[in-house]
Amino acid sequence: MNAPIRVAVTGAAGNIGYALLFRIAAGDCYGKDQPVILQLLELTPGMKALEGVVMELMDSAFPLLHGIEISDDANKAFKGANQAFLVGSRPRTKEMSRADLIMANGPIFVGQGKALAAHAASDLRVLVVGNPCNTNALIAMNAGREIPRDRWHAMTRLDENRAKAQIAAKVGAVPGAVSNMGIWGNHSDTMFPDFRHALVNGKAVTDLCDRTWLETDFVKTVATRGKAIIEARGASSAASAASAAIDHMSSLWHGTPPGDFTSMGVCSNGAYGVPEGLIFSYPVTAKAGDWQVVAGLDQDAFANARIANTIKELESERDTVKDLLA
Ligand code: NAX
Repeated sequence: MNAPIRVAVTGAAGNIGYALLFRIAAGDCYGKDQPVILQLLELTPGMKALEGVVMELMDSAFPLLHGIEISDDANKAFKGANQAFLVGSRPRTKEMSRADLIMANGPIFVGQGKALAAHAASDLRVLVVGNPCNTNALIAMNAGREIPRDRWHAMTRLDENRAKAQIAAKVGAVPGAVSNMGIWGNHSDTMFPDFRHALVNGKAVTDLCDRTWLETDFVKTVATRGKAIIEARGASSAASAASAAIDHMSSLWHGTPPGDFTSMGVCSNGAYGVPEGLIFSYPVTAKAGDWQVVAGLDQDAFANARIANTIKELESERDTVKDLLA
């Protein structure tokens, strides 16, 4: 058995938190030989509900759960954290625009970026889930400059999983048979689910599916899946988002399988013409907490147009929050 790691989760009493904490405590993220201490952050009004979640975590008697600490102060919740899931923020409702969401949630990530830089462990890895997650990660990264830039992540794994599920359903395979599915750009409807390199049981998706379907219905279904779920549930994705967060941090911790890649929103160093410093989802491989953008993926006019569009949106979000990046 390894020494326990400290895992901070914000918005711990929320919908995603409720689905996420039990999976982390069960060993689904870091493995069955890796104990965890959960350090949970909530807003003061959410603390009572969080106490109820803690009771349920205790009552689950998870062998790997070596401690639970709760706080409404980020400086306490992030103390010594090795891993952090920044989930807490307002979810988008039907009537909210993306710009409304950015302005509502941006300031949270200035404070949390600073608190992480001041208190977290030196091997910290951070996944921002709260939306708009790319731009929130950008804000937190700028606020927590003492933390190396490659430690900050935004979650597009849910988009990847959605893309895999759509392809699997189309060709009559299981989602686990789909590999090499990269998401480019923003976690929004401008992101590009890149079917061009994806494989089903080693066969090219472009040989198995109609190209017109891939370029139109497939891209649109994946890009607007979040909205479709809000329409159907009256609330944003929660269990699938928690599952994707587990997948993301698990891939980072355990590494990606040989010959496959995954999607992570990470700080651009200019690869594939993306402006340096944007938090941009790329196809990446990961090993022992570190990641690399997959090099040499060929681009075509269709991909270039989609990628240019999602870059434009991220630049505009960056301009909207420029006062928070100083
Ligand atoms: P909930 O409203 O159920 O829970 C959010 C929780 O965060 C609440 O308990 C609230 O009290 C807490 N909170 C708010 N501000 C906080 C702060 N400053 N510090 C600590 N806690 C704080 O929302 P939920 O459904 O859990 O969604 C959370 C976030 O995930 C939203 O921003 C949502 O839009 C985003 N999502 C991101 C996804 C992605 O793929 N990146 C997909 C799902 C989801 O839409």
